[in-house]
Amino acid sequence: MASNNKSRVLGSIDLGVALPSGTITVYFAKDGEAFDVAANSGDWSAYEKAQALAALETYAAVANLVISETEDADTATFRLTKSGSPGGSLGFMNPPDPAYGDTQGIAWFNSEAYWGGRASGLLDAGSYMYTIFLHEFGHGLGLAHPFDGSGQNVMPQIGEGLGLDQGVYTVMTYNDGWPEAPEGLPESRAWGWNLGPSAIDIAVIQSKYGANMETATGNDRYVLPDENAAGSGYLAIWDAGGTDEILYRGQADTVIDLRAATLKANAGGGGYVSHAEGIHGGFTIANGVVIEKATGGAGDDEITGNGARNTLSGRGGEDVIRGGDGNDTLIGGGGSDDLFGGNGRDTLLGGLGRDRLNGGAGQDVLDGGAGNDRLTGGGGADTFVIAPGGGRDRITDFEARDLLDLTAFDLGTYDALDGLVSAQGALTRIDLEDATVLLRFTGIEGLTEDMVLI
Ligand SMILES: [Ca+2]
Ligand SMILES: [Zn+2]
Repeated sequence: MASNNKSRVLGSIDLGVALPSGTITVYFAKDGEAFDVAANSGDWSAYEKAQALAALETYAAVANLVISETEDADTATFRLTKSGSPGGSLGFMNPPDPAYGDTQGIAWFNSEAYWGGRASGLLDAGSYMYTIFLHEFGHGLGLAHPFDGSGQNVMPQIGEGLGLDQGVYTVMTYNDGWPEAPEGLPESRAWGWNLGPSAIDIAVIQSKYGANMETATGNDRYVLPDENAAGSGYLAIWDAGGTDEILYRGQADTVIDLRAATLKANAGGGGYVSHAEGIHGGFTIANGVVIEKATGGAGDDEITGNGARNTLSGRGGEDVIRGGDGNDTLIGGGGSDDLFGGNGRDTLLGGLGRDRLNGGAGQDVLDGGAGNDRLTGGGGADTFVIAPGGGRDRITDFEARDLLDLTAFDLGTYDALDGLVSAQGALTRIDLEDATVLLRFTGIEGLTEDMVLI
């Protein structure tokens, strides 16, 4: 009923048709051979074939498809042709729709505009033309454009700008790549575009052919690209199991967000992009996938966890780490998270669940959020934030230079703490409305007024 739901997002790229079988054979037209289109010009080179098949295989990684090349044009599921065309079109592919009769599965690619041999890299994974392969094969598998009503509805346009109608969310868009990236679009056609179908594509393809639950079932590390170079581009992570990590090894500031695509008609519907500043490439996480760990690099990282038990490490830089449910309505999320600030001035936000926060060196702000949390400031003058509904938090190393921030309680004066403070074994206990703090002191005997923000 409401426009803000999954089906309107998925329906917008769904032609409502599918191949009768997930076993796909691919025929590459020979020089001069014509099907429903202009005669094929030149045989497909080994590089061209390999890259077209590699693009198609990215669909097999997410869904139950088996792909092989055939020399038999008559029985081939897909027949691929190419020729130069000075016009604007870069390709087309006929969908598995009976209305197309025996022309179903015929594709044509423009081998003039953005095409090149192996040395050019123009058909490499992450290139612009590779993204066109992904788009046309999407049609061949039953996907529609989100914007023209060829699907079951036009994609809901929510929020500012292009919304979900961008390549980083669906390769069926005409807004290829990630036009709204902080960096804008790459100058190159050889890298910085798509490495596979995006999160919305994956969901619809899986609804047609079933999810491939054999992919990446081990413990995998997804390393954020750190160069604007061959192989960089956007990948929606499809990972069927294991304990997995998004990791960055470079010097730039990053955004790492472990939330999966919601498929709803708002920000996050097509995923949350993890990437390093200045780099045209990164990751989103497909709906249904859980990535447990995030590790930032030397720069200032903004790390957001998901509803699972996360381990989030900022390492160097001034990091902001959110362990819990983020700012959206992922309901009941949270989980028990481990947040490590590392060096630098960090902000650690535990969110829901029973979290362990460790600020590491530097002047850090630690806020456990709801749940019974364990807060360790580490070196530097740290601020521990306690708020109503915060559960029972334990501070393991409160020093003279640290601050206990109780401003959320409206205590009025420091003296109001009298009667709320008691001893519990070796710990000092403060009972506030809806929250209890247990402090273990380091180098001091107790609190003084200058250590508490009222
Ligand atoms: Ca895995
Ligand atoms: Zn199209």
